[in-house]
Amino acid sequence: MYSGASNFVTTTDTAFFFIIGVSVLFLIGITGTLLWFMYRYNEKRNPVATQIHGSNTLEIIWTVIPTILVIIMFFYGWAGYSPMKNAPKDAMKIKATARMWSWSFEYENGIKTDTLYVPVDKPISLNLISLDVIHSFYIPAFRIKEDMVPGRGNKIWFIAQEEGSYELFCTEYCGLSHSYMFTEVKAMPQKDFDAWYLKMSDTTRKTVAVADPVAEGKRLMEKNGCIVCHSSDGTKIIGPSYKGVYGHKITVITDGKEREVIADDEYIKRSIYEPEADIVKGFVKGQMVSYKTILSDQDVANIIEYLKTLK
Ligand SMILES: [Cu+2]
Repeated sequence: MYSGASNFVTTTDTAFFFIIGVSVLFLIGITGTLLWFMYRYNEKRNPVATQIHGSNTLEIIWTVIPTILVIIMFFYGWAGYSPMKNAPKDAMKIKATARMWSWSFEYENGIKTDTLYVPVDKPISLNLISLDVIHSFYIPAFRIKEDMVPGRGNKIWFIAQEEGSYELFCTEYCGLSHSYMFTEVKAMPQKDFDAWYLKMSDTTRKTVAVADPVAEGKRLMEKNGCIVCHSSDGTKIIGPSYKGVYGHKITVITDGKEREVIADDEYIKRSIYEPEADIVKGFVKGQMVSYKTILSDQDVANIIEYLKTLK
C-alpha cells in the first residue's frame, strides 16, 4: 500500500516531480549558459566572431541524454497511469452523474447524494455519466481526473487511504456556472460508512412521507442544482426566476408559437419533465435536460409547494 490520500498519490507524484526536477535543471542550465555566453562572447571581449563547424561528440551527447530522460519520464508516467485503467473486480460501484451544473452520486442500493461518501481502504469504481456537455471529474488530492463525455461511459477508480474531506470539482469549462460544480468526497472508516449507508437506505425508502413539503422542495432544488440557473428573488440568470411564478400568467413559446399559460401544477411538472416543450419568452432553448428520471411525482409536488411560497 502506498502512502497519501489515495493509492495513486505516490506514483503520480513520482512522475510529476521527476519531470519538474528535470525541467528546473534544464531551466537553470540553459539560462546560466546563456548569461555566460553573453558575458564571454560580447563585442568587447570577443571582437571577431568565433566560427564553429559542428561537433559529433556534442550532437551525440545532446541527443542521447534527452532521449534517456524522456524514456524515464515515459516509464514513470506509464507505471502510474496504467493501473488507473484497471479497477479491481471487487470494487464498490458508484454512478457519478454530471450535468450543467451539479453532481449526483448514486449507490448500488439507490441512494443519491450530492457529496461523494466512500469508505477508506476499499476500491471504489465510478461510472462517469454526463447528461449534457463534456465535464471532467477531478479529485486533486487523489490525483485522479477523467473526462465525462455524453454517451461515452468513462470510468475511474481509486482507494481512499486517509480519512477526511477532499475537494471534488469539474475541471472542464462547461458553461456559465461551471464554477458551481464543486463538491466534496468524504472518506470515512468502513464502520462509519456502513452506518451512514444503512441510515440513508432507510430514509430513501421513507421519502414518500415528508413532514415539511416546502422544506423538502427547497432541499431538492438545491440538491439538484436548479437554483444555479433559476433565482428565487426575481434575478434573471440562465432560466426564469421562480419568484411570483406560481399561479400567474406567463408568455411561452410552444412549437415556435407564442401563447399564454397559467403556471399551475401541470405547467410546472411539464417544465421539469419536458423542459424544451414551453420556453418562457426571452429565454433560450437547449439549456436544461429533463429531470424525469431524477425527480419523482412526489418530488415535483414538494417543489410546487415550495414555489407557492415564493410570492
Ligand atoms: Cu462541468
